Amino acid sequence: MIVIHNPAHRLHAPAFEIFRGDRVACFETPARADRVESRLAERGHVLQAAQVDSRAVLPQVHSARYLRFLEHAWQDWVALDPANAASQPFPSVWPVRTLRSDVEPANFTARLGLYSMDNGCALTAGTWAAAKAGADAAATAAALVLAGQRAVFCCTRPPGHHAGADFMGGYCFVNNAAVAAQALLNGGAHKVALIDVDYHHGNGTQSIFYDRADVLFTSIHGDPITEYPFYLGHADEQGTGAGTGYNLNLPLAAGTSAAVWFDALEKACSRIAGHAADALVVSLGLDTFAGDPISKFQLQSGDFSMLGERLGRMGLPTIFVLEGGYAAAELGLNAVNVLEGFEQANVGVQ
Ligand code: Q9C
Ligand code: ZN
Repeated sequence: MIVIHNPAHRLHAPAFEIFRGDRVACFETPARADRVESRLAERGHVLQAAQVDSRAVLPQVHSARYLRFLEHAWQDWVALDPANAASQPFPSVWPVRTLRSDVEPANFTARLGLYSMDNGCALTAGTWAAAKAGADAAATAAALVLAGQRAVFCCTRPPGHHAGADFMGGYCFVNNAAVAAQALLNGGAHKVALIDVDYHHGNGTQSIFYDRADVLFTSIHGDPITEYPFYLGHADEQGTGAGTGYNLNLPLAAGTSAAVWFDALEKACSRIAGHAADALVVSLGLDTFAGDPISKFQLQSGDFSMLGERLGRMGLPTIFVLEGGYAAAELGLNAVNVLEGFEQANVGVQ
């Protein structure tokens, strides 16, 4: 499969994250993408650099003021005090209910809270460069699919599906899957289907397309009643306005078996089949793996081949975008299993 990688991902390498009040080693590390890339190369898949600038697409999925903040956040942080260059900024105040989010404060910490849903996004000097290059990779994948490629894997980090139109969260800054879907529409696709198979609900992607009928969002994830991101991802969220009926959430209890997970996949696939989409975007989180350190589903490595095979049988031009997955040693195998399962299903379709 054609792979668009993002060599700039290494520019985003936070020193730590906050977990239960303590500084702990990051789960979302450069080693993740490195492991996937080396496994892909071993298996003979060709890695290519991004060739499309996502500058025109980004403001279609993110607000102008959020993009402006993200691009300049590190220099603003260091401008407060040169010593800040050795620290990671984290939000400490948020505009929750009754507080105003329409007025952008001048204060840096106040702006960081305005544009954050949690303290899960350590900002570094290279965060914007890495995230922007990831969006370029997604836009490139879309261009290749529009030019007739059957499938492209966008191998990038940081991930994107928790990032909404105007906020970061859950290790995500720029919503790469939303960029891919929007770029497909810009290039002539009339309808796009999105399936998010990350363990965590893709709250950012859902919210970006919630009032639209041109992008169907479907997601299988840990039930937000107990699992991150907690405040979105319930089964009764079906879209709004013109988008009513174009959002399908399939929350499953923590601990869910592979068999039950694949039943949910069938439901998502049958909804997607009814959408008559021109293309499919897969938010490919691999944290449904039984060995994932922060997630609680029970998929084994062989199950990822079945996932790829089922998606291949949808018969749609497909963009895979890497999201979560933190069992670094197995990430390469599990990612390659999805992609090769997809390609095997595809033998005979063309
Ligand atoms: N410190 C994605 O999979 N909670 N994001 C972390 C451990 C947030 C996951 C708890 C999980 C975010 C893209
Ligand atoms: Zn996840």
